[in-house]
Amino acid sequence: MAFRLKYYNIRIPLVIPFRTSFGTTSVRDAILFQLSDGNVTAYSEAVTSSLPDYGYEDNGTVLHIVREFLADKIRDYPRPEEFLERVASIKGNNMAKAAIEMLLWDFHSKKGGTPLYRALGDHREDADVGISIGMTSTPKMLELVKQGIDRGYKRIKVKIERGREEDILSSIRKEFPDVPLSADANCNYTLKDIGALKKIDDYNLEYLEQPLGHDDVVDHAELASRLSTPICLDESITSSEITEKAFEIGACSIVNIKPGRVSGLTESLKIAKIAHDNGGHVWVGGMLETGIGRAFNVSFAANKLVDLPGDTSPNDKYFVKDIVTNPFTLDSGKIRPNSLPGIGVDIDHKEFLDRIVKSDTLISE
Ligand code: OSB
Ligand code: MG
Repeated sequence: MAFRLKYYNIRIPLVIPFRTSFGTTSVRDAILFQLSDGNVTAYSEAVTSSLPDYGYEDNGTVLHIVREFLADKIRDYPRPEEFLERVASIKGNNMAKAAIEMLLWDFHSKKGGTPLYRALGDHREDADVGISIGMTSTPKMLELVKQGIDRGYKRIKVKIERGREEDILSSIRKEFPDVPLSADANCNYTLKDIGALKKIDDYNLEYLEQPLGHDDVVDHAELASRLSTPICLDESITSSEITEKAFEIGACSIVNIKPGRVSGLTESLKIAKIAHDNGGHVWVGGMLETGIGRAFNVSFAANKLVDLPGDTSPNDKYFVKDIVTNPFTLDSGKIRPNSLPGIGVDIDHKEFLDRIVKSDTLISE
């Protein structure tokens, strides 16, 4: 068999609903891609969901862009960088591009018999892990914080929103005055909320993540100059170009890199280097990915350019049963990338099949 590109839409319920300032997710609704040349089978996962509420892309736009514009560009299995050059005229849609770029990373590292984390350059053998805790009642969040600390996570991140930041953060600080803590607002504030934002300085956070607009850096620079808490950008960091500008104007000193948000691993490495060269810090985020997307994040998190704990929890934080037979484990706050070639994920085919709601062959030769 020659070239075959397929997609699968799968749904897996989360262990607990995950609430951010923009909404609640109870089920991971994922688009997975599979590329095969008859010998090697590669996988990837788009970080989108069924709603364009984190960024402007969703599962529908990813499928549209891949089907109409990207699929045809990989018939000869280009290297990830070559693929990005071929699709450079397509503006934005970085989550769609990332899904295919990462598919090619898995494909080529499997072909070469190399684990992905090694193929990405200077690496460690493991990565520090933090936990991202969604919003619920404050007592319940305190319980989840305690559990996170007991499990050995190296940093606790809590979701906040306008009007709840003080209650959530003061309750946590009362019980855990010294735990490395951060807060993620997912764009819920504007500069008009400067009063509430300034109070966040009282809680000794490692950083405040993405308080302002999803595509803003200018207001973040203004805010950064008025807070002592470091600003970390997530949503706003969509490319290396915008990262250069963000550091140039002082919009952030830390970046949360999600390879799936920034057109893939090639761009992730560039962004990490820019942050590093500007004296900033880097960690790897997550989007509630299944075991497939997770394996890419964990591989990148072991890179030496990444210097802070990431939102790269093991599979069982998210799902009772993931679609892989070799889930990650947390060991003293660390996670080890798979040592098999590529992302090193062993697919649980029965579980995978049971979760499919739709699938289609995009190209078959
Ligand atoms: O902002 O980092 C975010 C999940 C979905 C959408 C946005 C975000 C998140 C998380 C979860 O914080 C991180 C994880 O996968 O554990
Ligand atoms: Mg975030």
